[in-house]
Order: sequence, then structure tokens, then C-alpha cells
Amino acid sequence: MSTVAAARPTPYSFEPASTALLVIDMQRDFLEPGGFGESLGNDVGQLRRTIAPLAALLADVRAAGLTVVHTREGHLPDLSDCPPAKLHRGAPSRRIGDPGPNGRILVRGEYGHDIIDELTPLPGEPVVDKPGKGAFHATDLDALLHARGVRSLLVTGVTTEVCVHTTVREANDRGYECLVLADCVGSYFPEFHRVGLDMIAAQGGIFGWVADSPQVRAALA
Ligand code: C5J
Repeated sequence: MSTVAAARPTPYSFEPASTALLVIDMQRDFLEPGGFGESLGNDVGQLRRTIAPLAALLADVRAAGLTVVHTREGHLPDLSDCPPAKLHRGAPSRRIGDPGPNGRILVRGEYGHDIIDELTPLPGEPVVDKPGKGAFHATDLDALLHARGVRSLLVTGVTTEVCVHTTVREANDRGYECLVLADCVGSYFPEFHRVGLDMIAAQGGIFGWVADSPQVRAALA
């Protein structure tokens, strides 16, 4: 049976059985001091407003039986999956692979690479490790979603204009319908966040829909 959530530019219709909640990169490296985000000069506090609405949404989505998939951005300890263009970009105080207070920056297996305590995945929920900004690049996400019959994605996580945007564009090109939840995605730059969401819903929803999580929670109730 179809469920409809208020959204822009039009109401978003989805079948819970073929819908997944995608939680993108809610890792200590992006949300807590001492990680990758802060090493680039960002105020990690900007992202933390996403945690409470996302935790509430996760609880409802789990209760409704939807698929939940988490992602983590990061690299192998030898950094062989990190292109030089990414490794050397910008002028961070600590680069990918450098030691920091939460372990090596953006390296798999380190404390900082893992998901924040508030949103710990439940046993059985897939956690997709990705080397890029998009969650489909060099991962088995597409196969995993196909195997579960998923065609529709509720997209949350960080950051709005980087990994969320890249993933939504990749998903849209693969035929998934994406609803981005404005209060559950965040950016270090409030202006990028606002414009990033407007870009998705513009032109009749050029690659997705935008809503707030209470609209989805009401639809699932
Ligand atoms: C960034 C991400 N911003 N998860 N990663 O580098 O958006």
C-alpha cells in the first residue's frame, strides 16, 4: 500500500516495503571535534542539530520495518583507495591518514571513522564503507538495495552539499526516487544547506523531493 508524505515540489508517494532509510556518514570524523571536518576549519556544531530528529526518525522507521542502511566515508589503512587528488586537496591542519585525537583521520577501523554513539546501527543493518563522496561509487550499495527490492530512498546524513548531494544524484541516475529530509541533513555552511535543498526540489524536483522528518513520521504512523 502506498504512503504519501507532504514534500516539495509535490507530495512524495512511497511503498514502505520498497523504501530504505539511508543514513550518510554520521561519523565522529564529521560530527565531533578532532576529526576530518574540524581539520578543514569547520565548526562541527553546525551538524549536530541533525542528530535528535534523525534518532527519532530512525526509531519510527525501524518500528515500521523499513530497510535501514548506514554509510561511512573513509579509506583503507594504506590509503590505496584514496586518490592523490583527494589526499592533497585543500590545506587541512591534519590530512587523511594523519594521527588525530580520535585515531587516524578518515581511516577505516579508527574510532573517529565510526558512527556516532547516538545513531549506532542495530545488528543486521548494513553499513556500507565508501571511499568517495557518493555512496554508489566503488561500493555494493546498488546490489544491496536491489536484493532487498528497494526503489525509494529517504536520505539523511552529512553533508548536504557534498555526500548527500552526490549520493542523491547517483541514486536518481540509477532510477531510485529520493526524498531528502531537510532537518536530518546538515552542512558546515548554512547557506550551502539551504541552496542545496532548493536545488533538489527546483525544476519540478529535478533529482528528488525535500521534506522534514515529521512529515514522513506522520505518514508512517
Ligand atoms: C565531506 C561528506 N563533506 N560526508 N564528506 O567531505 O559529506
